[in-house]
This record gives sequence, C-alpha cells and structure tokens, in this order.
Amino acid sequence: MTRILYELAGRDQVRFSPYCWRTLFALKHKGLAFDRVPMKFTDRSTIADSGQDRVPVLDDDGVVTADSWRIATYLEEKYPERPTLFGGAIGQGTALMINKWVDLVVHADLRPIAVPGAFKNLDPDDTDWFRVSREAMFGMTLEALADGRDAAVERLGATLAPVRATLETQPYLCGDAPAYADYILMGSLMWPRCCSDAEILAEDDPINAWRTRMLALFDGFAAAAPTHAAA
Ligand SMILES: N[C@@H](CCC(=O)N[C@@H](CS)C(=O)NCC(=O)O)C(=O)O
Repeated sequence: MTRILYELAGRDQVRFSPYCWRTLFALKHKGLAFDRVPMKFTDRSTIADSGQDRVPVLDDDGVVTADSWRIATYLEEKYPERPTLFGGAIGQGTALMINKWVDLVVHADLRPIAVPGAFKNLDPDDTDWFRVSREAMFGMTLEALADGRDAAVERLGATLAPVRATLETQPYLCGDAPAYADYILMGSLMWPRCCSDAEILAEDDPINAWRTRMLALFDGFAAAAPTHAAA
C-alpha cells in the first residue's frame, strides 16, 4: 500500500500552498500515513499522470485524484470508518460553500499579503516563471501588489467577521471539534504564515485563538512547518 501526496514546495522546504495544506490536514484527520513528494512550478513531470497540472495530487495506492476538494470527498468516501471530515451529506454541502467562499472571497484579501511572500520563498528555479505568470494574472507588478498589503489586512479583518462571530460561540467552525471546514480556512491561513511576516490577526481576536488550536492539532504538525518570513 503506497499513499503519496504531491505538493508544492518552495526553497528550504517551505510549503505555502493553501490547497495542499487542506489535503495535509484531511489526511491527518483521517489518520492515514502518506509520503510527501515536493513539486516545483517549473517541473510538473511527477503529476503528469493526473491529467492536469496543479497540486495537490493524491496517489492512493494507484487511485490518482487532483484538487483539494475532490481529494477530501474521495477520502471521506473511501475511508468511512475513519473520523469523518464532513459529518454527512448536509455537512459536506455546507463545507463546499465554505470552500467556495474562502477561494473566492478570503483569497482576494490574502493575495496581496501572501503572493509577494511566496515569491521570496520560491525554489530559485521558479522565480522567473512565478513573476511572469502572477503579474499577468493580477495585471500589476508583484511590488504593486505588495503595496496593497496593509489595506488587504484591514479588509481581511472585515471579511472574516462571520468566522469571528462563529468562534465566539463555539471552539471550531465545525462545532466542538475540527473537521474539513476548519481545514479549508486554516489551510488558507497557512499560506501567509509560511511565507510572510505580516500579522493578519490581532492578539485578542478569537480567530487567533482558533488558529493557535489548529496549529497544535496532530502533535503540532502545522506549527512545526518551516516558515521563512522573508516578506
Ligand atoms: N482548486 C484547486 C486549486 C489548486 C491550485 O491552484 N494549486 C496551485 C498551488 S497552490 C497550483 O498548482 N498552481 C499552479 C499554477 O498556478 O500554474 C484545489 O483546490 O486543489
């Protein structure tokens, strides 16, 4: 039995991909052992068999699945006897909405914070490719994007208001214990954590206390991840 997670890696083992973090948390939640294979933006040969060009990709003993959401639903279906990620069909439907909200709304605020940080923490082979592709994607230089960092931190604080209000009444987004909706948002907060020195949450923010609890899960798995605050 082999289980391999192909994931994005920067320099010095920095892993800042929000989507890969969601899958890392999901595998840990299910208690499944896995090997990690790093991938560079400029060399995707290891995931050629997945029929697409993005990570995460999970190879679960020959069953190859791409896309963090599809991997989560695959794991839930394949390993129903292990701790549930969704708590049933209704929870899965609600988690999909959280997934879309984080991707479409929260990521817009995280980009000026995390993308310039990611640039400074890339594998050196990836820097030219990243600058060209991201500047085309955002229609501005990485430096101009970085200029919007403080405003983005302020917007993020407002965007996360529903999360804050939820965490004022329960310890995790999923209730008394963490599950996939928590991993979706936490995966995205690992993005700036791993590659930026921007402090995105106030000390007394309930989301900060939740983030601390999330970092401690699975014997401090996320807390132990390399961070290179070079941006
Ligand atoms: N919807 C996908 C998004 C995956 C994705 O965009 N991954 C990034 C790494 S963070 C990637 O592979 N990017 C390659 C590129 O931008 O060309 C998921 O949830 O897994």
